[in-house]
Amino acid sequence: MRIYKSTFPSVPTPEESIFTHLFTTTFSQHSPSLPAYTDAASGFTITRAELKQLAFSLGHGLRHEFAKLGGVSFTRNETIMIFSPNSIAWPVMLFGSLAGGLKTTLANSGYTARELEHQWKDSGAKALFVHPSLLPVVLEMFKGLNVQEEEVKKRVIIADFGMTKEERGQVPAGYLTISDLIGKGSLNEEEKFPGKLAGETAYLCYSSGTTGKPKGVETTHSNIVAVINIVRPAYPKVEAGKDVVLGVLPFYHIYGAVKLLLFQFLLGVQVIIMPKFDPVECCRNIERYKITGFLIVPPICLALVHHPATTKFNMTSLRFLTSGAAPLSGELAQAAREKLKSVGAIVHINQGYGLTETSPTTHLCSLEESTKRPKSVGRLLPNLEARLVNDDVNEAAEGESGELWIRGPTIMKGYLNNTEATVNSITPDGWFKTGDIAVRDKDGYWYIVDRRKELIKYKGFQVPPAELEAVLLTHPAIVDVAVIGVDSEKEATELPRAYVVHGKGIKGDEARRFTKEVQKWIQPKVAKHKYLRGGVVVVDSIPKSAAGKILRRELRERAKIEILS
Ligand code: 4UV
Repeated sequence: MRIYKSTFPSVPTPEESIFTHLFTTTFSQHSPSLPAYTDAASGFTITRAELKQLAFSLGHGLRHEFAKLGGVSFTRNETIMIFSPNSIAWPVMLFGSLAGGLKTTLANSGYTARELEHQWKDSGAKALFVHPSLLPVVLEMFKGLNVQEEEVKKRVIIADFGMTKEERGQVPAGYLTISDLIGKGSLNEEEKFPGKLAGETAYLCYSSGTTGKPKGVETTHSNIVAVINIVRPAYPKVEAGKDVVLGVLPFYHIYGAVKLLLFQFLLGVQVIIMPKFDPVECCRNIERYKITGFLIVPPICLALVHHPATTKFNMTSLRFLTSGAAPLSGELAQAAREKLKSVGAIVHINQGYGLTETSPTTHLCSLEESTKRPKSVGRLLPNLEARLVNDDVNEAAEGESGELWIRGPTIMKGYLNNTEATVNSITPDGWFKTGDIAVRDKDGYWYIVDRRKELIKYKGFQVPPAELEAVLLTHPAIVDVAVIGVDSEKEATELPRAYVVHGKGIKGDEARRFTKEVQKWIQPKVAKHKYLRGGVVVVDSIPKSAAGKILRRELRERAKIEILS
């Protein structure tokens, strides 16, 4: 067995809850009066000390006030959902839930009621925080589940924290809010730092893994305490109180949830929160808040190269961009460096790699190395081991590619209530199979070169083909289907494309009309990132193996030719 050990020295990763780690063990490393999070639009800011107090207060509210006010009762280790775009309420909801000893399940804020229902039921959440703009989706979900209005009101907490007076005026009446739960007391000393939480689940993000529908990934407190410590040696040097990071990546995805909400708090770095990516607003905020670091996905890099906003605002404070969640091409990184240099900003652009199941970061390239090796995701982080394996058995030779397997303290506990998927992805001796094909060069730098698993990534968001295929099969005219990702250099992302078999074997103009119809038909049924932007192609049959498995590689090869012709 060829095991690659990390070339970084090991780092200590205490076995304690995230809350204990950030708010006791390491809290005094930075001044309590430093700003921790700021709402970009309003400038509303919470300091480290305020957040600590708010978290205890909301933790108390969830455990002791919610039921008194008519909500459901929560005991330790039960699950609460957060369904909201990025907002200043996020750190309060997240740390408040963790302080109260609850598990949090983070739902994609673009979900339709049908998609939300899957996560609600599967995660076993008892109640949810919801941004007022998303309340209609929640109500539609409960309606579909036949939950009566009275019961719904017991389970909904409106995320009103940090809202302006005007926004507060628009909060629908009759629902409990975060404001109702805070300011009524704090957790008692015994409740404050429940020592035993370390090995228990803290986050339940959803990932389709190598195959199938989204599954609940059980990320423990120790997984997260480990990841925020092992990523530190490879992360750019930052100064608490000076460096400022733009928080535009969604907090419901593990990348934003860990690298923006938790890791920056450990570093004492202020995060400026934006609800979504918008090139003009991003550049305006870079100027306004003198942003030094920006965590991105490749399409944001592309926007910085091409959007006129880059040249309109003062970008000179920017020092580094860190990209992840999908491959960043060397050419794009170079183009972004040059564009930013032309407006007086000297930036390094590095790349990291990880998965929801690895909590997430396993590789990160240092700023110094990133210029020499723009395609590399860097070195394996401390305390981790890796293997490159082909066909689940054969070790790849030195310098050759293979499926990347990872072992270490950041590997998830497993998929929630899904032993089969857990056993298929983690070997008995602890190796997690990423489903990605990687290569390691002789100096210990890693490159992600292909993907073995079904997954499609649209702008860093997961699009599970099996889920789209299941939806498409409910179309009355579609008798068989396969969904794959096709590369779009123009948009620096993959686009989901469906190959469909029509029951009547239609051709020509009729088939062309049908493809348009299907693209539209699916839109109300799925979140926007799952739209069939890569097109729909009518085919006579779907290529399958003797065992009936879709031959996706064959379709991907076919797609390359279709793009060329
Ligand atoms: O489960 P997930 O949606 O998770 C992520 C996590 C991303 C990162 C990336 C860098 C970080 O520093 C960090 O903290 C979090 O996206 O999707 C996992 C799959 O995304 C692809 C790969 O196929 C994974 O299995 N992926 C992620 N990063 C890269 C990537 C990358 N740099 N290059 C190529 N593919």
